[in-house]
Amino acid sequence: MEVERVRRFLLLLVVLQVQTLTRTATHRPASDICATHIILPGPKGEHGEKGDSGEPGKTGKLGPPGPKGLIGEPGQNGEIGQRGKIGPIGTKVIAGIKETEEKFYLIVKEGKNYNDALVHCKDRGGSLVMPKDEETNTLIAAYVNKTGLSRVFIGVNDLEKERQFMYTDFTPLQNYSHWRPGEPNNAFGGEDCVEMVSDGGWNDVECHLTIYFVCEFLKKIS
Ligand SMILES: [Ca+2]
Ligand SMILES: [Ca+2]
Repeated sequence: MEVERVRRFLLLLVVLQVQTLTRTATHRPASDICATHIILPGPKGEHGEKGDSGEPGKTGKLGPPGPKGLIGEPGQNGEIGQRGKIGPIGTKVIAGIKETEEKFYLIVKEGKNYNDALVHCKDRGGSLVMPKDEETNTLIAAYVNKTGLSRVFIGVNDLEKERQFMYTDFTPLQNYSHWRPGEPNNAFGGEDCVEMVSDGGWNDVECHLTIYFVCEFLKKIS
């Protein structure tokens, strides 16, 4: 019996000891815990959701000039400007005069279109030259050559009716003409005036061409 009491006593002691130890561990002060444990950082979190767009930033500095662009399309024609001042007297040359028994011929070395050439001769009391026979045509051609020219207006046109050429005095070409081979061809549908080239041949050309011309004047028969 004695042995049994001792054994129970010892068992009680062990139980008490264990309870004491457990209580000590559970009720240890916080400061004690902090002092004895190192707090390490946790693992990296997951990526968060994308945030909203921020406000627009400030305007940046002006950049360097870019490369040269392509050439643009031509603009529209502007309005006609004011008439310019009258220029100096040009090299207007009256290169001598050819004459026959009936007429004078004069090369005017002043480039004009057909109509202005007509007016010029008329203002001088004559008309654009009208070679109405071979003799006259040859004479005019020689005159043109001698003056060193390659082409001049003569007083022939088909302005009234296409392909019906006539002289500026409205007489039709009758027994004589001196067209170059292939002429008159009314090239590009717009050749209604006539030039004489240096070999004496005729060619229909555009009336707005600006070239020299030959006037003729009737001698006054006294
Ligand atoms: Ca014509
Ligand atoms: Ca022609």
